[in-house]
Amino acid sequence: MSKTVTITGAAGQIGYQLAFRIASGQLLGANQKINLNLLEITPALNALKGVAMELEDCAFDTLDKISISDDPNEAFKDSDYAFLVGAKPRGPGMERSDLLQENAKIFSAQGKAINDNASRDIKVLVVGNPANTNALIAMSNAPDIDRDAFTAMMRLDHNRALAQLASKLNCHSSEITNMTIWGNHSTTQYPDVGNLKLKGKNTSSLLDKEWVKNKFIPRVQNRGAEIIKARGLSSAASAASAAIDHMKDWTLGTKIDDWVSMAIPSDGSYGISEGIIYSFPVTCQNSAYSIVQNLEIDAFSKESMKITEKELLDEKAAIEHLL
Ligand code: NAX
Repeated sequence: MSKTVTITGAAGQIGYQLAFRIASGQLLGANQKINLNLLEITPALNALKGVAMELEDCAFDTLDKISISDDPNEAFKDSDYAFLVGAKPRGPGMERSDLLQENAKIFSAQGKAINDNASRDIKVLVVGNPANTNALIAMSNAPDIDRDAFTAMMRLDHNRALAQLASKLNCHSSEITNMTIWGNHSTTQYPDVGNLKLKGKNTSSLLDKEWVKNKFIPRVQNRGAEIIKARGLSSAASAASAAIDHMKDWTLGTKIDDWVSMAIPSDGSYGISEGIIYSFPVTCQNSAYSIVQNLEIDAFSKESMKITEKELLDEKAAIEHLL
């Protein structure tokens, strides 16, 4: 039977990458047919029609039906996987609090539409920023769906960190494991190498503490801005790739002896407040994730994890009335 995948903001930069990769089988494999439900705002429907035409023209073996809509109730009908990419960008003169409010409206409406229309086993990945708090809003507006179904994307940050470490350690990124991004998808995120392994062996002695603190951490935190400066546009193909990594690992499982970073509803692990969507190290098995427990957390890590937690608590306070 076909699986239904919803992509919001499907005519945008990330949506344009994501739709083709998913339709070609890169999410669920060559033997799983996909129905694509693409959602846009009304003024972008014509552009979305063009995307649908191009998808048809690929004649992908794995693509069954495509539907386009500006109605979230239609787009989330029977959805098994939802990529919530569409969001309102920060306009000129807009404060962060305005951005939170504008997006809160979008994600509360989409949360309701998911609640009313989607498969009860849906998996939701929020990419649109502020991603963690948008995921919290969508989750709060979908009381009939399991809370664990709502996640936000940290995988781009995770992959960016692996790439920086591979370059520093002169190895391939796949040889590096046990890396964590904690917290918010923002510049307060905390890339943590405290448990890092290279080819299965502890690497703490190989990494200079000053380099980690003054070069590695800020570079990962600010990589988005670095890409914008170079490309004149924000990360799109790498973001789509990370979104597929996130959903694929969640569905098919993470690698043995490794973990990934996912922003998920906090259950109080590591002393992080419940009621926010915070990035933790997780392993996935049987289509479910669980937080890696009992990692050693030093004083610097503890402090860094609290800074990014505070930002999420402040974001939550700004939109509390919508929860
Ligand atoms: P674009 O502006 O290219 O595309 C966004 C699309 O969403 C537009 O086509 C717009 O019409 C549509 N849209 C807006 N409101 C909508 C609504 N209510 N329903 C459906 N569609 C709607 O942005 P793009 O570069 O694709 O980025 C999308 C989002 O991803 C942004 O919020 C961006 O900040 C965020 N990002 C998040 C990342 C992460 O790691 N979590 C990394 C990449 C990216 O910056």
